[in-house]
Amino acid sequence: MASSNFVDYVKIFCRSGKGGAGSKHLYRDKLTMKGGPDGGDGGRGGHIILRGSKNHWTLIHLKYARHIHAGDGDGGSQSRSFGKEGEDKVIEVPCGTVVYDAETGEYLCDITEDGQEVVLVQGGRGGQGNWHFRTSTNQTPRFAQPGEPSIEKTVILQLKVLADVGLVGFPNAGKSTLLSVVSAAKPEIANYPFTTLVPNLGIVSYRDGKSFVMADIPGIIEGASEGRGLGLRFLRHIERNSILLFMIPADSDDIVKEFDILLNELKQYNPELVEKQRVLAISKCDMLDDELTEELKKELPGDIQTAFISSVSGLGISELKDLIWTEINKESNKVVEFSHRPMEISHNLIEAEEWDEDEDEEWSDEEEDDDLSKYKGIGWDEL
Ligand SMILES: Nc1nc2c(ncn2[C@@H]2O[C@H](COP(=O)(O)OP(=O)(O)OP(=O)(O)O)[C@@H](O)[C@H]2O)c(=O)[nH]1
Ligand SMILES: [Mg+2]
Repeated sequence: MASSNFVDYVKIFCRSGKGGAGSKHLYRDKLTMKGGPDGGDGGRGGHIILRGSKNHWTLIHLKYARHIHAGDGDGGSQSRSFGKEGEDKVIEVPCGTVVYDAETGEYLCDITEDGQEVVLVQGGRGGQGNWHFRTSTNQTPRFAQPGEPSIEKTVILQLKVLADVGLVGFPNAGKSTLLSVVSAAKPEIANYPFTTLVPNLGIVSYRDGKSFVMADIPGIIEGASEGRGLGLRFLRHIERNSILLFMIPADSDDIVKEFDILLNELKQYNPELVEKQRVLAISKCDMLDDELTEELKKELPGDIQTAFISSVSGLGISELKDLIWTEINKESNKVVEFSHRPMEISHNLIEAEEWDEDEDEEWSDEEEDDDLSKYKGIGWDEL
């Protein structure tokens, strides 16, 4: 089922590794009675690291990886030996993943490039061995520093696909059909509303081996911002597009009204979306003759570049591609900085509920020994 394979929301509990304790070892061998301190440092606990990967398109591989624990650092030992570092855990995520603190909704980081790494949760530092604490007045320190504790954090990973152009339109406007004609994507197409239930991405080849990415998202209807239809759940996938391609079919009763409704719903979701460059495509123009086309031109919303297209006959498709290519390459339309707003819980209500319902199913987390009292010695704050 396509809908269950498109996962753009996951909540993960992360725990970094504890730092290993410093050693309190005192050197001694058959010839040396009191060789002094030689306790080595503990190893650093493992980090939880996020890494961008172009091999992933969704977060589905993380759907059942709800608890991620990095390894603990080993304690230091004699002869000033360092403890082994805890194993880092690397979470691979698709480019366009944004991370929020699940408790506060605060924005934490985002991953936009393949190979980009961000330490999401730092592993605890290893404690220093007693060798560091030898002084002229205390040549035999029988203490060492404990390792830093692990850090626990629950995070929400959200995918906001990175596409150059996003399709916006009412259901049945012909969005998926356009994507299927200009790219190799095979979205479902049918003559009923809400055929598309999850976003589809397609790579559109342009001239001379150039290409751009187009995102087809489920249709939007009036009241989507109040949850009608599929609501605004998928609108985040056009937040990072350079331009938006509005699609309104030629047989629409009132093109200007339809356009205004769409624009208003975008505004309700995120006012920044309205600042994006827009292009309008009147779809299904194979149903019009020249006379009707001329008439239609009089009823268009003002101040927006408009293309008349038909995905069935191919009318206007290459002109539309030219138009899109010009717009996405304009310096002013490039998305340089993403705004890093805190997560709006209301936008993800359905996903959060679904997620929490699933969560009760599994997880008997293995009990871990978190008793820090055994690390007696110098605390980090005292240094
Ligand atoms: N005549 C004509 N019909 C078209 C054209 N493009 C799409 N259609 C038809 O319009 C209907 C809806 O097309 P879709 O591409 O599924 O529309 P959509 O905008 O993706 O719809 P949702 O996924 O429900 O939001 C289908 O029956 C298509 O065959 C066109 O250029 N000309
Ligand atoms: Mg569709």
